[in-house]
Amino acid sequence: MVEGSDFLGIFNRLSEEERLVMQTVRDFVREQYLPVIREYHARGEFPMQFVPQLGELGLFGITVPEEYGGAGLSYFIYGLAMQELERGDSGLRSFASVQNSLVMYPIYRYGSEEQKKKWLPLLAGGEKIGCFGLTEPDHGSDPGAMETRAQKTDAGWLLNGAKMWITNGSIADVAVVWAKTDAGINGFLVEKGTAGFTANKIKGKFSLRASDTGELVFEDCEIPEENRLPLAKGLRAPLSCLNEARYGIAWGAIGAAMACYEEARDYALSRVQFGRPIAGFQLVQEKLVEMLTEITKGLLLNFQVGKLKDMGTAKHYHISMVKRNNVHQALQIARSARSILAANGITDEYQTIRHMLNLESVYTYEGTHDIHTLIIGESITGLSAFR
Ligand code: TGC
Ligand code: FAD
Repeated sequence: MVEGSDFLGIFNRLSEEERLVMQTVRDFVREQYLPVIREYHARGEFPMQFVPQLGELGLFGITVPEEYGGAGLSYFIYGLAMQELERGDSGLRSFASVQNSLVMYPIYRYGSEEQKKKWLPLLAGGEKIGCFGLTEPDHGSDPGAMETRAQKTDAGWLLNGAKMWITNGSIADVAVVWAKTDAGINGFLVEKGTAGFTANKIKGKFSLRASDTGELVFEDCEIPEENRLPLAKGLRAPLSCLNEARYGIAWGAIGAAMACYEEARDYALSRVQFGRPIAGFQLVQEKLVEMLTEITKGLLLNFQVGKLKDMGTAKHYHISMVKRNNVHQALQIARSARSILAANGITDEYQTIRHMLNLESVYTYEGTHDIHTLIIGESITGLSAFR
């Protein structure tokens, strides 16, 4: 019998360092995170006690150079780590995606030397938490239409507007906020406690319950010039951060899919109906085979795009293809796994329905499935279907 989710022995190609990181994160999730996730999911909270440990494990700033407190590792390793975190819960991977790709990356790529020295080591150690504010209540897929404005003043900038659906929004120490200025879109570091800045937790979510999602409001919020990201100019800057996060999501989704597949297979082998394990029925086998085939294809896509990322040749539309495919397939796999678990699959005694509900958000954020279709469509036809 083939155990686990690596049907073709793809992970046999990993280097010792890659294998070590993957196994370390897998062990952390299995031994420490999984025993408590059910409780935090029910409470609708992110388990904050793990933040320092995630920092110690080097899971923040994975690709950021060591001189700024990062781990200085490859994008390929970053992907493996996201895969194993999302095997636990999409909320855990989301936390790491935001800290790595949407907070540390923009500061590293677009920040001043002072901003990098001040923030990156603190964010890498988990002493400070960040969030990324691009989406607004009325502008999600079309961030270029944002209404948040930063007006130049003698002292710096006056920020007005609101950002919505912001991961880590109500727990962050610093928000990377994108706003329109007279010279186009700029990025600002807005620190917790700044007068005129409030962050409210969004309640009532059925998805990503163990992740903080907030609304950020800016009312005549004074931001010093030294908190503007000096190298970020135009919509291109926040979109470049999305490429980083979308890449990690493509890996993470396969981690969630593996968790669902493995749970469904184990269940099918032990659940007896009509006098035999349900795994022996052809229809159940077909579901398991479809799941494992899609996991295997998703892994191969991740391996290829991971290599392109490390070679510096990954294009944004390559990343759209892996995000779009892998999240879509992970959601189908979670639904199929839930159907094998049947009635037991609707309770939180099993993890599948938690992954299934989480993946609804993952399907929507970082560019919806439809938006990635259009990004890939544009890349192969040269024609934009957005407007
Ligand atoms: P468009 O005119 O196509 O592009 C504007 C400028 O940006 C350039 N560009 C990119 N640059 C880098 N990376 C990319 N992916 C880029 N896509 C486009 C483009 O070349 C142009 O440059 P320039 O120099 O000529 O000005 O822009 P548009 O207004 O037509 O919009 C199209 C687009 C692609 C922005 C839109 O379709 C899109 O991506 N919408 C999705 C929005 C989105 O993904 N939001 C995510 C918010 S963050 C989030 O969800 C975090 S969840 C975190 C978690 O918990 O894990
Ligand atoms: P809309 O843009 O209103 O889209 C509605 C529907 O219309 C979708 O089906 C979409 O595919 C479709 N549609 C839109 N335009 C087109 C088109 N041109 N052609 C065809 N179909 C189209 N944002 C942040 O900035 N930071 C965060 O940290 C963050 N975290 C999030 C966490 C969670 C849990 C969630 C749910 C969202 C988060 N987001 C975050 C916001 C997320 O990026 C947006 O929800 C997403 O970009 C979609 O925007 P929208 O929800 O406004 O949908």
